[in-house]
This record gives sequence, C-alpha cells and structure tokens, in this order.
Amino acid sequence: DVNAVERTLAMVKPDGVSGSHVEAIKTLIRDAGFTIAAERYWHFSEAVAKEFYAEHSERGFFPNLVEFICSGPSLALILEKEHAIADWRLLIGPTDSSRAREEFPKSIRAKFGVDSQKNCVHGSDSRQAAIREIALLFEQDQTAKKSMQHDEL
Ligand code: DGI
Repeated sequence: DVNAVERTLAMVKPDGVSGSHVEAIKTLIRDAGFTIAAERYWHFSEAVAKEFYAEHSERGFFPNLVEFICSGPSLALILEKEHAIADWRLLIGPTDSSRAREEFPKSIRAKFGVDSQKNCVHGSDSRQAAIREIALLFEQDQTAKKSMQHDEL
C-alpha cells in the first residue's frame, strides 16, 4: 500500500544536542507533518556506534565518526508519516552541510550543520535501514544494558 504510514529513525547528533537545536528541530519535524512516535536520549558507546555505522567501517573517516557520535548524548526519534523515510531525508538535506547551504538552504543541515561530520541530524536511508536502526536504538534492551549509558541528560 503506497499510502501506508511508514516509520523512520531520525536522530539529533551530539552537535545538535549540545548546540541546543533540539526544540527547533522538533518544531520543523511536526510542521512537516511527521508524528513523533517515540524519542529517547542515548549516549553511544563505542560498540554501539560501530554497529550503527557498520556500513562505513572501511572508510577513512570512520574512527572520527565513531569518536564524534560518542562525544555526547544524541536524541533518537521514531518518526511516522506516509513516505517518512524519503521525506525525512529531504528535510535534513545533503550529508555535507556546506553543500546543503548552497543547494537546500531550507534543510536542517543547512540551518544547523557545520560540515560533513558535524551535520546535526541522521536519517535512515532505506526501509531496511529504518528497521535495523529502530531495533538497535529502541528494541534491543539487552544491547542497551550492556553497551549504552542511557538517560544521561
Ligand atoms: O546518510 P548521511 O548521514 O547523509 O551520510 P552517509 O550515510 O554517507 O554517512 C554517514 C555519516 O558519516 C555522515 O552523516 C557523517 C559521516 N561522513 C560521511 N561522509 C563523510 C563523513 N564524515 C567525514 N568526516 N567526512 C566525510 O566525507
């Protein structure tokens, strides 16, 4: 059913949380028609960060990415809406915040991102990724207990 409500995993990364952009981003989320079905602050451990970004493990920026994601709390959100996955990717904009400012000035990364790493927000890029990421951050309590320090804020 093409009109079915879809779920995606959104996240305000450590630069967005420490930069006090959470409320502004939640307003943009609601104004774009998403429902916030669940939200939870996490402080990523190295183990969970490596699992979350496993597809990038061979990239040169991977160690920096893991260190950055572990540098402070993130806010994970489950967003619901028709076409939630594609529409959230559009709203956050390109990975590189400078490119976002040039090409998609209304996007969240254009407004609040710094560069290609400190780009403020995350969004699942496929249905499979959304299912995997929601399971990792919201459903795997055993993993959470072992590897994450939760509710640090
Ligand atoms: O899905 P995106 O977050 O837009 O981008 P991605 O899946 O290609 O990369 C995931 C994250 O990895 C991205 O949000 C930040 C980091 N990253 C990607 N490309 C670069 C990068 N970090 C650095 N330092 N340099 C990059 O070129």
